[in-house]
Amino acid sequence: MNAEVLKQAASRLRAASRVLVTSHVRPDGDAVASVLALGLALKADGKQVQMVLTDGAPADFKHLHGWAEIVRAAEAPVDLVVTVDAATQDRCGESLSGFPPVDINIDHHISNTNFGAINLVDPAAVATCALLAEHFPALGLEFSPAVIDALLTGILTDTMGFRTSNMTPKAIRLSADLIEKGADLPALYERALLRRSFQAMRYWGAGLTSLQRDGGLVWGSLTLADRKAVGYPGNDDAELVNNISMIEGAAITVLFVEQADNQVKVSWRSQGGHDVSRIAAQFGGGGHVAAAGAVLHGSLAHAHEVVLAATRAALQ
Ligand SMILES: [Mn+2]
Repeated sequence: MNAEVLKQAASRLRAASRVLVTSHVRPDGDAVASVLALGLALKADGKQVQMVLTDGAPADFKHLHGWAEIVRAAEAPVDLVVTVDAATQDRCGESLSGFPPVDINIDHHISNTNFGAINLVDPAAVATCALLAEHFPALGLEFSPAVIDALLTGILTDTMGFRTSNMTPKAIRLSADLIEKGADLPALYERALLRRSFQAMRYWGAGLTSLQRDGGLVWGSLTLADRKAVGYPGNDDAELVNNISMIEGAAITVLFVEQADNQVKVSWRSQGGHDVSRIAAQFGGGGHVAAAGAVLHGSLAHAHEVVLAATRAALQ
């Protein structure tokens, strides 16, 4: 990270008195935690801070201090706009509409478009929270217990508990520093990555029962009826796909999640190098080599037919 850019960011943060901090739509742990870490540190510094997530803060992170202070829309006026963990300005949804251009863009996505006046972007960082943890002192910000818990949570969620292929010794060292400062690793790990609602576990049960296998291809489905039967409130897969992708010998795993509006959300995961983003692209979706998704119109049966055919072809 360029020291001059850090200095510029620090001086803008120091001079500001009304700050808007926001992140991307459908926020993950790193998005929520980096909004909280930066927002709470600026608040502790005596600034008026609005922490904004267009889609709200997911209940999975309500144990983090400041969670209830996150709002869905900001109110004018603000004199500094900061985005965290957002690769593009569009990813922030409505949270920035009507506000001045982005002053500081803090992110770790390789696809970041450097849309801010000042861009603190480091694709080598495993999480935006890792980048913040590293540069907090240079930005003139103080670690508090709430900030430390948020930062470790963002690192844990983006690395799925230190196990993604982009993990680095540096990320472990930054985490160790946070633990030394008082972060409770086992508790934060459990809350962020392991704890599930009763409904989510029963929903998984329905998905697990549906699993089928054909050689290296494994697939399963979650239906509207499954959600109704167990009372699961979301329209997602409760992260089931990341678990079934661990099945031994499954080169590609596909999970179908039926939606209310005659649509089907499809997620692919691969082990061993099959590029599932290319399969997803055939259906208007996208993603990465090992994880991709798309939304198809039509019935679940139709999605099964076309997606499994395309996935079998890709496996050949
Ligand atoms: Mn992130």
